[in-house]
Amino acid sequence: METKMWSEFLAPYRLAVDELVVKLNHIIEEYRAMGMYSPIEQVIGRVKRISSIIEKAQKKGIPLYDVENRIEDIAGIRIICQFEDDIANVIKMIKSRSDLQIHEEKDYISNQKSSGYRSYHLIATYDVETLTGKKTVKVEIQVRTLAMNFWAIIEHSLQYKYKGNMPETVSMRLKNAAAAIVQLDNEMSAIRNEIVDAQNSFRIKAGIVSQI
Ligand code: 0O2
Repeated sequence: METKMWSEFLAPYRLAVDELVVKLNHIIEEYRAMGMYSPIEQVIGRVKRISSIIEKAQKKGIPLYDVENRIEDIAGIRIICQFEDDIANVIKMIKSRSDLQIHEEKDYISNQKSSGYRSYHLIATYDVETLTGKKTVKVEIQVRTLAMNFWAIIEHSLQYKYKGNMPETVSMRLKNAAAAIVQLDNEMSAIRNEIVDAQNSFRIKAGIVSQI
């Protein structure tokens, strides 16, 4: 595929990511406008780079004409929560939305990956309106805590550095760090109410209240 064709192919994915980031960020604002704690801390969106799509297709033996059907994370949304308990609320919220149809769920929190990776993935479809009409695109929504995200970002950069040849000592350290992340999330959950109260008082004192 030439660059222009890739750009045309990826345009609806960009639109889907842009729209979903705006919509999900608005949920944070709605919670805050009501003076309520938001189970969503941050929303990040990205469209997979062309080189990463090609690399993933080659690795999985997917012909380029079929990436649309067989690569699920061309459009990716990441929802970051403060606490592990927030994840279930966010998943419920996502599943109840009429603009997203959920097709698959991957619970890497209950079933941690052998690398130590933890996150909850929802594979959904989302409709966008383009000049040529409605287009339905696949979107992967990853829901994880701040701590899980910290681990995943570090591990991802090391994976990139070592390109499949990560030294055993490094992967052992990462597994140890993953165990520490589980403990950190548990400890934070145990004092969740204290933390949320403190954050609310800070927001009120600092005048960080939405104008909606
Ligand atoms: P990138 O660069 O983040 O886009 P499968 O279900 O296994 O056939 P797939 O798509 O590999 O197919 O699914 P999986 O395993 O659920 O992975 C999807 C995405 O989750 C990955 O995309 C990563 O973003 C993230 N992920 C999965 N496993 C790990 C892991 O061990 N470490 C980290 N840091 N992230 C992980 P990509 O395309 O691999 O990467």
